[in-house]
Amino acid sequence: PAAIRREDYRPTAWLVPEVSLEFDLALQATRVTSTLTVARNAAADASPTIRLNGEGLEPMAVKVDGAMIDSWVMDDADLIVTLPGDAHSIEITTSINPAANTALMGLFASNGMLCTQCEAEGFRRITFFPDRPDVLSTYRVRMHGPKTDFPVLLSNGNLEEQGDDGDGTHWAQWHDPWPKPSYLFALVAGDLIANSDSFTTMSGREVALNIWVREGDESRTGHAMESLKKSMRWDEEVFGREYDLDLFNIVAVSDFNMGAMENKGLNVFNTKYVLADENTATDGDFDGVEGVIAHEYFHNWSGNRVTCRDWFQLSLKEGFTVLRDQLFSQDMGSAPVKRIEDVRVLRGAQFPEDSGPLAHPIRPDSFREISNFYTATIYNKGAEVIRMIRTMAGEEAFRAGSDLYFQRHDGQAVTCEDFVKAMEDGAGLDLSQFRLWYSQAGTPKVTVRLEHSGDTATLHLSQDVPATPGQPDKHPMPIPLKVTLFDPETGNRAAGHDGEQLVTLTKAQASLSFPGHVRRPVLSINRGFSAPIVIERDIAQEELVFLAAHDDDPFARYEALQDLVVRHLKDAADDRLDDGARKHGRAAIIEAIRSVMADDTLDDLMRGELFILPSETYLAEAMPVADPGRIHAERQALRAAIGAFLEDDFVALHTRASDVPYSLEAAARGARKVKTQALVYLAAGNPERAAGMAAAQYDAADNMTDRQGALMVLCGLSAVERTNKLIDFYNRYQGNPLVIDKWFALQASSMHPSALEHVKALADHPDFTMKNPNRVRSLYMAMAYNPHAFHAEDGEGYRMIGDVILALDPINPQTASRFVPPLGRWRRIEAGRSQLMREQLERIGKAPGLSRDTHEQVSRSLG
Ligand code: HT7
Ligand code: ZN
Repeated sequence: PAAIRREDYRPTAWLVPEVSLEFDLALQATRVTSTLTVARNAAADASPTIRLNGEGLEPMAVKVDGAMIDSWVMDDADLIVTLPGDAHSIEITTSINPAANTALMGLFASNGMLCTQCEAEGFRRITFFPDRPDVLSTYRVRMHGPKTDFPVLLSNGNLEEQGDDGDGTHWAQWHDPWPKPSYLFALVAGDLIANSDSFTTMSGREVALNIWVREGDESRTGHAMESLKKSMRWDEEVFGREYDLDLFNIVAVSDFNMGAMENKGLNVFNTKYVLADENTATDGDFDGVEGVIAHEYFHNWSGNRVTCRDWFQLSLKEGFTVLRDQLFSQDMGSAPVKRIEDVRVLRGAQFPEDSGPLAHPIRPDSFREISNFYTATIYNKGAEVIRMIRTMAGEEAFRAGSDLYFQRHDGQAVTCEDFVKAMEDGAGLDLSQFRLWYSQAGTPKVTVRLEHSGDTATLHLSQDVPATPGQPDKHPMPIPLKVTLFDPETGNRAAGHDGEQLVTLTKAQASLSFPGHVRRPVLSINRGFSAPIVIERDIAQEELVFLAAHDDDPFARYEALQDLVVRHLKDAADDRLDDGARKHGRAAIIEAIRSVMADDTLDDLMRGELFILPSETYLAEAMPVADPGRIHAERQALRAAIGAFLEDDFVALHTRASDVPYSLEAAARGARKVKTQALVYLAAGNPERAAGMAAAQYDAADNMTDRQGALMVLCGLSAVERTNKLIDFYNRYQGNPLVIDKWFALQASSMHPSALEHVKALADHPDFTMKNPNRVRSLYMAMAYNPHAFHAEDGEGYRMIGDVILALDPINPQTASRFVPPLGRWRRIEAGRSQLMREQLERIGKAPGLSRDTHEQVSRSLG
């Protein structure tokens, strides 16, 4: 099919103010009768026909104004109905088979329950409808089905009525008073049990809260419920947003393509982001639950009350909501650590996207399959772009912009341009040039040099926005950089730099003078990661060492340490180091790590963050063409050198941290973080000793964070403890799918030289299935993002992912196409592997009957 282009947007010819849906529920044949109240849109060109999108549907009966018609026609999968007047009612009956729906879009079955997923274009798999986000309707939903199979019947909004038919079936009727696009429709029917609570909103309204799960899982919903209540309060306090229904339902399902879905009043979640207790979930899992619960809840305003005009505007809701959930998590825990984590995600997932064949602006210009655009660019770069607006405006003015946006556009389907305009008007900014962040793809590279002469320091900045597919020439963008200067002798801020300055680079090049510095100061720039860019700084190693030890901005300190390591490993992997230089480089890094270990101004959460070496993906990204084998070997060798040199310090740290009892407090979480970090370094420096310590940590663990951390370390070693503990873990948690997912993922993402063979064997494990996306991701996504396994020199990793894509595509195209991007990196990988990666893409591209999802990703990756 042809690409859909943003510039081709036209308002809908017909509006649908009201929808009434009737579901006769059965796993294999659910009958759907929809009644649409339609009216001509005066703001659009008149059309005598209405296009009702469908996918895989057949109309069993079509009525207009109560009379059966047979004048309807099909245009591919869409139903076209001729309408003579300005307002009509259309009734359409269809039948669908949820049990056969392995794509998990539309109405599908999961563990005997029925559930919907409509974003982006799943509603058209349920009934014929103008399935576009600018058609807003109120929904009344009546569902009917056997009581034993479906004791709980849920939809959006409020429960209006329910009843028992006395023949083993029952029914419920729901009404959602808030007009919404079809992608926010939801229905759930199943045998579920609720953790119920309530929340009093800022205006004193009582909201009933329910988290629905399968029986036996309710004891693991406490953290999700607390997270929900915190999110509701935070959105009132920080963004002034109050919840607007009397009921908020969350349902957990185990078969789901993404993390969760923000359907109005009825959020549907992947169980991974609901269920958590200390025995089965790590600290990271707890954070994931809190973040995703918040994200979906925040969509109630940023996405639902104000929605997208069309799917090109996806970042309008996703970028803004990610920023909102990031700010929430910063407030709930350690703000600097959260900022570093978010930047790590951006660099690990979005930077490679932005520098590869799939690069696109946060507001794309065209697509073939919208599911392929739920990307790190739309979500994470989208959040960074709005964060820059916040940085430039200041918190108060940003809030004024946000208030104006919600007030001006409440109940509307709008564009990114509407958001930017509201920010300009509300926050008092001129964002004319800033709009380039919405239209230009690619991560800007900013070159930084500090010149010192006499008593003046001069900062020279230049920017380059790289060419990306379809965008060969770029304009300079406004880049807000937080900067400050330090005096290297005192270790304090240099004179006149008590605070930090916001410098916005708007041109290709600029120079700024800072007088009054008799000594050369040390520059700290892009503090807090104020702009999502790559910085290339001309800075001496000693200055990086200074910043790694002294910078008072935690992000900038982390960054200095990362830079120190990146420089060293890049030089090492590119064969630019003789023995002396290698030794010297390692010594500087070891010294920096040692001072992090000894610095008692740091808490353990931050200390653990500073210990993390730059990932192999990030290192590869920093090189024009990378040799993944060399990068892996050099990074492991550095880790081993650090582990061996600081062995006693890491053992002491492990002992100290092991004495901290389990709790969810920051100090205890930090202790768990550094404890496993210590094992990671020891495993590289002294594998035998580490194996013993990891096995002991595993045995002593009274929580999943310690147990998983120990097993992760053991998985990378060829020790007998590895086998024993893997068997123990499986036996202990057999029957708990989320923990068994961890068991698969730990082996697939391990540092073990035979990780790829392990993956191959695990594919034949009786617990492995291609039908469950969590399980597929836990084995194969973990492997695809494990560089030393994926980039095996003989191409076996690439072949395996090629096979997965081909086998999964007919089952679940959305999940299948998400495996294409790792292969799409072929242009940035050394020649031998590059050729093998390309061959896999070509093999997949030639397969008959490929889905639109996978086909689009493969052709863009080869193009
Ligand atoms: N808005 C939700 C997106 C989503 C989704 C998209 C495509 C296919 C399946 C999906 N499930 C959820 C999730 C979010 O960003 O909040
Ligand atoms: Zn979202």
